[in-house]
Amino acid sequence: MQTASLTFKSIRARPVVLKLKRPVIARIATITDWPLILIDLYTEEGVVGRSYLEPYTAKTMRYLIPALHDLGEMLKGRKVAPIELYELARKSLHFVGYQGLSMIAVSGLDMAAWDALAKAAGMPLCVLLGGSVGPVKSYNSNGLWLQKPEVVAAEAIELRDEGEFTGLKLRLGRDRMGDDLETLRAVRKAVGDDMHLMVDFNQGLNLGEALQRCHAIDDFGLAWIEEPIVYDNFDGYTQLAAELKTPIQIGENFYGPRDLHKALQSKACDYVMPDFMRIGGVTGWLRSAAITGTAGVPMSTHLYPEVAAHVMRVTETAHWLEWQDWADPILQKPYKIKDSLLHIPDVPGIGLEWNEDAVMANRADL
Ligand code: SMN
Ligand code: MG
Repeated sequence: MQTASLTFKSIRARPVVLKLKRPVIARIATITDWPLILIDLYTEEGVVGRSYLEPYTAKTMRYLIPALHDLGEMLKGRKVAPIELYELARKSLHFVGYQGLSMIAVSGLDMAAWDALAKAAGMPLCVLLGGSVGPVKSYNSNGLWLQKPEVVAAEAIELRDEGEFTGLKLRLGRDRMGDDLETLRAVRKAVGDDMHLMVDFNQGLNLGEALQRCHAIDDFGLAWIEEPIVYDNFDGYTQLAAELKTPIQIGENFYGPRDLHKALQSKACDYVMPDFMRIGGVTGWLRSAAITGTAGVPMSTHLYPEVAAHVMRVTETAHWLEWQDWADPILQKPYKIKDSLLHIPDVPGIGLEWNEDAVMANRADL
């Protein structure tokens, strides 16, 4: 197969909703059903690029799927050169706005285009990007939502044992600060001092509450404190990052590399963790990784563990991959975790093939 001859044909985007084994119970929302848009990028040569998007709410898929199909029509006949497709798609939506749903649609397209290119080249994506197939350090983010301390502590042991994990993420932001503290103590007691514990407030606090609550947990030896306040209050984050000993982690709500750059310029955080549907897929990630590498800022991933594993292999300041198995039911070959390491399959592309029976069984009616 000659990569030079890979020509964009069309996009198929299908909505699926999966029941979550452990529902999301966060300060700002409860989610019991997890929506996914499965993207197939067809080429004239027969290679199919695949990616998925996880837009949090099923109704959002009503807007994203037509946007993906529109992008597909526009790109028909183009060469599958992911960086060029990314630019074309972004520019076509410029007047609507670069961020929000525009960026999410472009990100989905971008990841599928990189997958197609790597498949056509006969290489795993990480190899096409100049790296090698190998393990990626991961923490388990499959649960530990806002439940009672004893429930969270028992679940922490369960989650550790899903893959001998050395890192776990807990959600905080209960009504009473004392209940968060009790939960942290219970989890620490259950999993021991060596476990890396990340905490995530999911933007649930105002700045005053965040100052109190983050100071109150500043001596717990946490790996990071994530999104205590609304994601774009960089002034607030600058104050928190300056005051706290524990590293401040943000980034799952950066829309494109420029948001990341602005956050670093504002000294709004110690760590960053871009999400693939908002940062601009693989292209947006690579551009962001160049910035964090230059700035020396540790970079972790948010959701999308499969594509995340590939790009972490070529990320200068790669820190932690967020492991979530929520897409596993619709994958033919879910990725394997062992000893807290995610293992990339040695197959061309990203390694996403749909389990069509599961897709049919969970097809969403929009
Ligand atoms: C998160 C992930 C998925 C759903 C809700 C919240 C969270 C994270 O912010 O960082 O994992
Ligand atoms: Mg988070």
